[in-house]
Amino acid sequence: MAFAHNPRRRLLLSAGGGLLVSAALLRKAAAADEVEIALSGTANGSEVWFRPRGLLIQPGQTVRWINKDTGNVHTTTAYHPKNGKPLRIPQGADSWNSDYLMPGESFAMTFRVQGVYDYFCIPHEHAGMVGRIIVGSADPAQPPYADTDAKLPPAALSHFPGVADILKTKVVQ
Ligand SMILES: [Cu+2]
Repeated sequence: MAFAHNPRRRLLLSAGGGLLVSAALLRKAAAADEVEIALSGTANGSEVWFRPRGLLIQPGQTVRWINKDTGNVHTTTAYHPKNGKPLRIPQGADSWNSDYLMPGESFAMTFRVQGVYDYFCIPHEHAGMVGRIIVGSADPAQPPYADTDAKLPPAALSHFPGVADILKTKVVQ
């Protein structure tokens, strides 16, 4: 038989249970490929943040935002006209909005289009709770979406990590 030299394959072929185990292992591998961003803040809510604030991932990777705050709700929301904001994600990329995440809840998004993605937390944008994800690569010489800067709260603008920093370190806390 063709697979006789491969004992593991023969086991999978011979037992239905083996196939189930195999599917579970594949799911586990996919989950491990997710990159996590925490939504959190100080106990009294005086400061709030995404951690990391800046992240470099590759096309096809999934980001999962998790509300790790015990006393505050947060959102992860793309700067996109669909969310009532100027466009600060690549042309043609999918917008997202998690809506309110209670403590412990999470929201995941898979990124396929290369470029810079800016996002914010609806109740805390004015407190500077924003983040930036670069998918694949971006031009470090140009501040992205500078033409829309004037439409953002100053605290939000000042909390985006620079493109060059994200490209260099991959993770900006
Ligand atoms: Cu928030």
